[in-house]
Amino acid sequence: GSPSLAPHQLSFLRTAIAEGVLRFGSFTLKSGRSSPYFFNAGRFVRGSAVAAVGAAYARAVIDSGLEFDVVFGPAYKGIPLATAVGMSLAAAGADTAVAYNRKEAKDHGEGGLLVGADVAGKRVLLVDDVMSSGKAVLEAAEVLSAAGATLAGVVVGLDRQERRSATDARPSTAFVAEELGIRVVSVARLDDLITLLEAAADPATAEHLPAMAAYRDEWG
Ligand code: OMP
Repeated sequence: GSPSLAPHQLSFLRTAIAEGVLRFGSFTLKSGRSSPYFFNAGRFVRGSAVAAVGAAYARAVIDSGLEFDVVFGPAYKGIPLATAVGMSLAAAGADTAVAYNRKEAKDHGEGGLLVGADVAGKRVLLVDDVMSSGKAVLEAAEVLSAAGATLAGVVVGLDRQERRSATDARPSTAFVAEELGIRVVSVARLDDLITLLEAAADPATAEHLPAMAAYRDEWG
């Protein structure tokens, strides 16, 4: 095993690799950055994988000590994640309500339409898949703030450990935490992924490690 990784981190990353959630090659990110790897949470499609991912997030959330009333997942990929996290939290004895939003509502200028638990006046934990520049999480936080929720914290599956922008060297997680006045926690970070890939000594993935290290140097 990899001694520096906790069991839930290993489970999360191994599931991502086994299910093809994590891919290597050349990808253009939302931020325009050109990345040698991509983490597509939409490929957590099997029930067993969704269950493992929910359990890994729930462990990270419980370990963080964050306190909240509602788990919120932004459309679309945050929706199954938040549901899985809610189920896993309940299984761990911390039954929590779940909410999510519709993307379409934005187009009609309704300020986002929320579904599920009422978030007004509630402490809400924002659950998302990946953080690169932090933009997606900041946008989801706006939806919650417009709905009268109090943001209690953010949890992402993979923290890519990238800087906010080409001209701002602050890590996105630190920037978002400062901007929103909350803590940003993750299930695993790019460093954890590289540790796992190095330990696995699989030639097929080892060939991508130099490009990943170079990318981390440029954007980390
Ligand atoms: P930022 O908004 O720059 O933090 O990018 C995070 C979002 O980009 C995620 O919510 C995804 O929609 C998408 N994304 C991935 O899904 N996986 C990745 O590995 C990288 C990105 C990305 O485009 O940066």
